Amino acid sequence: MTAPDTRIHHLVARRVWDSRGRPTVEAEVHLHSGATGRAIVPAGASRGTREALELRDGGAAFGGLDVQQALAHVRGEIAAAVTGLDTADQAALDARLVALDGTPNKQRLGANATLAVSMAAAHAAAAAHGLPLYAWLGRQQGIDMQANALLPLPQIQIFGGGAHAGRRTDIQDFMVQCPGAASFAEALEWTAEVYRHAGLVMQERGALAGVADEGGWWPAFGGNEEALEALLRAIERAGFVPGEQVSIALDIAASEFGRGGRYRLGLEGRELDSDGLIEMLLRWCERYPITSIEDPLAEDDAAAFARFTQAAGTRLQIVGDDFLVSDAALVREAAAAGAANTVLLKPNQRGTLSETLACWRAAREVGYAAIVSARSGESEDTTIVDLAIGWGVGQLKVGSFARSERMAKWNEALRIEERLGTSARFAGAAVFGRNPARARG
Ligand code: 2PG
Ligand code: MG
Repeated sequence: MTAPDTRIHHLVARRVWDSRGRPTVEAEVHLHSGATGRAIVPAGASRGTREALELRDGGAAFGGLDVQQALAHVRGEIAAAVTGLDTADQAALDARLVALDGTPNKQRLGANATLAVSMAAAHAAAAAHGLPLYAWLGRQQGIDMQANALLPLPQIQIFGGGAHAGRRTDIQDFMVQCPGAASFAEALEWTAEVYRHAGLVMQERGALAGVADEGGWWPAFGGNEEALEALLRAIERAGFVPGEQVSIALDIAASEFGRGGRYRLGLEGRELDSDGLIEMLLRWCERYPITSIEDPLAEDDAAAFARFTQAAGTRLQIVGDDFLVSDAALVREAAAAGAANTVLLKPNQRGTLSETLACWRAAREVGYAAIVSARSGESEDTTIVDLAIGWGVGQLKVGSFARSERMAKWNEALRIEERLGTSARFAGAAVFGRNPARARG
């Protein structure tokens, strides 16, 4: 069989709308073979300052968030530069996008413009080969999906707080993981029960105020720890053994309420220094079945990040999101300083798939685990599910267990698990066993 002609024939860019009703970029890549690929970029609300730049138009319309300049870049400069390039060579295509932009953070063309094209190109190449995207990505990694596929352990939000819920709690994501589940499908079944029971517990306490940006319950608690306590209660009432079957994962998103080593807990009307925050988190880890904490300290508080990792990194997954912004160099730096042991992978923090992949490679080199993650502003696009499975990352964070921009991704992973059948392994509890910091302890 002759290889399909996977060179780019032309691009299409259009403005579509994300899960917050805000403009975002969709790109289509059309190949000479006739195959096409399409992708929509997401948008964050709690962002690291070192993330690649998302180009927004400013001005009065849509709160300044329109993306006409990014769309124009796709239709103009980017189309001119990538037409004729072979999508089968994702690294070369992405290198072209990086060079064309010419800035360290995509501030000229916009990471929303470059990522839309990067992802759509991968979809088109996979389609031309008649493969699902995860299988195409796996093949490029040398992973045989028919023999060695890894289904991710999901991290699923139950309450949304912080920047996703009017700062109703200081802590941003109260999530669960189901390391005791035997399959991805079972992990979702268990999460569905916990999510439902959490809603009931909150209703009884008069603490339910709707849903937050990512579909988690909008919590009206009097303090941050009350939310943790309610989550533990929900896990128990759903009939699971806390810590063994279902554990708690937190995204503190500390950069949102702390800077210069001072942390202001607005909900509780008090301020902590770095060590005060570390102490509070360590106390929570003693009282609650917590297995993962993301951004426990602010992105500018690297020394305290390392102190926290020193204190808890052998028994806890410590994740850098705003702290590491999916950047390979920052992961290497953090590893040298002993800060964090896991990195969150968000393609739009970098602006191309290849740079995100480079971060995952750096993570493996230094012995860090990784979690592929959605943003708080999402769409029906399910590319990140393919990344998690195709790259064999082992964990996936998508938001809550409600709203279709989230469910589209969970459901897509279910379909892939079914299609792979017994050839796929569920990451499950092995995720934490594999954590090198933990293994050392
Ligand atoms: C995060 C994400 C998802 P945002 O902080 O991890 O919860 O939020 O996309 O707003 O950065
Ligand atoms: Mg985060």
